[in-house]
Amino acid sequence: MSLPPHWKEVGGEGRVHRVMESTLTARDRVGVQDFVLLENYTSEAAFIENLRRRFGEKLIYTYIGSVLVSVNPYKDLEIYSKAHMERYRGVSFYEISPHIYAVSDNTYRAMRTERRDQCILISGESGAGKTEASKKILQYYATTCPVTDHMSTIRDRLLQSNPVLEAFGNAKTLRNDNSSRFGKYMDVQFDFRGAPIGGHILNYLLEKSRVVHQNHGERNFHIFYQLLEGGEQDQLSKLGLERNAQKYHYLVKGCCPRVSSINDKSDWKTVRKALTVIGFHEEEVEDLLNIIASVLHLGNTQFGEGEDGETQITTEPQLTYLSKLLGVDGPALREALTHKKLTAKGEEVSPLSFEQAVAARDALAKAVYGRAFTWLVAKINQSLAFKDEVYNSSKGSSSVIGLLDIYGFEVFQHNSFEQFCINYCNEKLQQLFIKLTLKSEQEEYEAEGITWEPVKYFDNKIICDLVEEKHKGFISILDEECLRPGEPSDISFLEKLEDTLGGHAHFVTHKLANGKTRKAVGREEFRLIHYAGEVNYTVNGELANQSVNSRTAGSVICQSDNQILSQCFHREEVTTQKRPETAATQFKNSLAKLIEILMSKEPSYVRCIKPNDAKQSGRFDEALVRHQVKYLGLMENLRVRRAGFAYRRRYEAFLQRYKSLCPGTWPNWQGRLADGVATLVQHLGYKPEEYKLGKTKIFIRFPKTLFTTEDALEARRPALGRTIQAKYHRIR
Ligand code: AOV
Ligand code: MG
Repeated sequence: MSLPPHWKEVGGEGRVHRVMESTLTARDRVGVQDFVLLENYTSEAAFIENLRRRFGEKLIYTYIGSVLVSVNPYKDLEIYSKAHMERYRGVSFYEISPHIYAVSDNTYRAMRTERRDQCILISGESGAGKTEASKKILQYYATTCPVTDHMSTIRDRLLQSNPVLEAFGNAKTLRNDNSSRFGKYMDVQFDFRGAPIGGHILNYLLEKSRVVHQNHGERNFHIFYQLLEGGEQDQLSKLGLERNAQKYHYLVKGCCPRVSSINDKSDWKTVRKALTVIGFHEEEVEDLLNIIASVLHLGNTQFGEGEDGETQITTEPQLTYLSKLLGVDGPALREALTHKKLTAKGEEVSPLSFEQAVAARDALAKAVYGRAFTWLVAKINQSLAFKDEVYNSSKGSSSVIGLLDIYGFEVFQHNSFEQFCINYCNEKLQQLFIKLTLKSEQEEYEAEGITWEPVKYFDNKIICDLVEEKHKGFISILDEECLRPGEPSDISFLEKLEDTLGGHAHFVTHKLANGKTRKAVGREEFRLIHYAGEVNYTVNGELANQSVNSRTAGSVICQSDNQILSQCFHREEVTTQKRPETAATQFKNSLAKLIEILMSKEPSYVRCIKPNDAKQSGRFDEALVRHQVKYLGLMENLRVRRAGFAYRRRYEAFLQRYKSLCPGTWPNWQGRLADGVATLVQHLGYKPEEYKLGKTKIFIRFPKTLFTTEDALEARRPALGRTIQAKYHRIR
C-alpha cells in the first residue's frame, strides 16, 4: 500500500498504523498506540508490556479501538497546551497519537454531525486519574468551541464550578491527595452552532462521615483547611476561628493537617474567585462560611456531667458562636444537643447520655455540611442554566455531552457504609460497560449472522444483583431490618444477611468463611468479593447511618436565620410521622436513574489505570497494573474488538460512499444492496479474510483495508478532503 508523503508507518509488525508526521517522534515508535495492532493480542503479558513501554516514554494514552486507556503519570506532562488542543480538532483517531483530546473532539463531532446526545464515561480506581481527565475534557471544550460574549460567562462558570465542588467535596485520602468524595455527572449543553450554552450537575452521595472522622493519614474536606490557611484575619475573627487546624477536633483525627501536593492558601484564593465568577452573592458566601465555621465549632463542643448526673455542654463559648453562626436560638440549640424529642411535635423530651449527645452533635455536623453541599450544587446549577430567550427559541436543536466522574473503587483498612456505596456504584458502572461493549458487540454479530468465536468475560451482574435484588438483595435486607419493630441492631442485621445470602459466591462472613479465604473476616464484618477485589465492610453503625434526617437537630435548624440552612431543612420533614427512605435505597434509586440517563446517550469510554500505590511519577508496578487490566476487562475488550471487526457499516452507506470506485456499481447500483457491496469489494481486491458480509452490514476486520479504500477515494475526489474522512470511522 502506498502512503501519502505526510504519512509514516508505525508499530505493529507488518500492520500499518499511521500518524501524521507532524506528531511523529521517535517515541511514537515505542509500542503500538492501539492495542488492536498488537501482534499477540491475546497475551496479557504483551498488553502490559505495551502499556509499560509507552508509559516509560511518557505516552500515557493508548486505544483499544475507540476506548481510551490512560495511565496516571503523576506529573505534569506538556501535552495539554492550546496548541495540542488545536492539533486534535477535526482529526480522526487513527491520524494522530491517542489523547484525551481526541476522545473529546470525536465525541463533540459525533454530537454535532449525528445530532445525538453523547456521554463520556470515565472509570478506574481511586487515584487513577478520572477527575483530571474530566477536567481536561471540559477545558478542551471551553477552549475550542465557538463562543460569543454572553456564552463566555457560561463557559467560565462551567470551568469554575470545578474548584468550588472540589473544595467542598474532595479530600486527601490514603489513595489520592485530591480524592472525589462524591459522584458527579455533568451535562454540558451545546447550541446548534456547537457553542456551550449551559450545564447541569447531578451529585451522588457525599461521604459525610468524613466531616466528623478521618482515618489515619487522611484529611477532612479541603475547604476547612483552605479557610483556615487563606481566610483574612478579620474574617476568621468574625467566625471565631484560629488560623491553626490543630485546634479543631474534626480536623485532627487523621493527624495530617498539611499535604505537600496541596497549597491550601492559594486554593482558597481560587475558590473565592470561582464563587464570584459563578455568581454567588456576598451574603451567600457569608452564610456558607458561617456553616463551615459552625461545623468546626460543633467539633469542639464538649460534654460533661452536671450536678444531677445529666449530660451538659461544657464549652460555653462554642455554644455562643454556634448559635450566632447557625442563626438559631442558643437555649434551643443547647436542648437539641443534650435532649431527644420523643414526639414529632416535640412536647416531650428525654435527656441524652454522654455518648448519645456526642452522636447527636456529630449527626448535626454531618447533616449541616451535607445539606450545604447539596445547596451548593443546586446554586451552581442555577447559575449554569441557560436562561436566554435566544436559547429558548433554539432549544429543540441543542445537544448535550455528559461527563461522568465518580469516586473510584477503593479499599481501606476500615471500610464502612460509604465505601460500600462507592464500590457498588463502580459495580454498576462496570456492568454498564459490559452491557454496552462486550455484550452488545457479541449480540450484533449474532444478529448479523456473522460466525465467530464468542469471547468469555466475567459478568459482574451477579454482584449487582447481590446488592440490589428485590427481597433478597443486601439493600432490601437492610431496609427490612431498619423497619422491623423491636430492637434491630447491627448484629441482627448481619445475621439476617447470613441467613439470606449465605452460600452466595461473592458474600462471606466470619461464620461463613470456614477458612475459605485468606484474609480474616471480623465478627462485625462481612466481605463482598467485588469485580475489582475483596473488601471487608464493618457493619458498625450500619443501621444508624440509614436515618437521613435527624429530627431533634433538624427542628432547631429549620428555624435558622442562615438563608442556606433555612432552605435546606424543612419543618415538614421533622414533623412528619412517615419514615423516609433509607440512605441505601435512595442511593440505589439515584444510581438506577443515572444508568437510565447514560443509556439514553451514545457512550465513549476512558479507562484510567493507576501505575503505583505511592502516587509517584515514573513508577510502573506491574502487578498492580495487571490487576486493573484484569478487572476492567481490558483483555476481553480487546479480544472482542480484534476477534471481531474494526469497522462495520450499513450496506447502503458503504455503497453510497465508495460506489464511484467501481464501474459495476457506478453511478447507481440497481440490485440487492448486499450484492452491490460484494461486487464493489471484489473490484477493490478485498481478500476473504479481510471482511464479512452480514445481514445489513459489511464488517471489515482491519483498519488498513478501510484506509486503502479511503485513499483510493481521496485520490479520486481530492476536493472532498479530510472532513469526510474524519467522519467515516464513526459510521457503523
Ligand atoms: P481519581 O479522580 O481517579 O481518583 P484524580 O484524577 O484525582 O484521580 O488523580 C489523582 C492525582 O493524579 C491528581 O491529583 C494528579 O496529581 C495526578 N494525575 C492524574 N491524572 C493526571 C494527568 N493526566 N497528568 C498529570 N497528573 C495526573 V478518586 O476521585 O480518589 O476515585 O475517588
Ligand atoms: Mg476523582
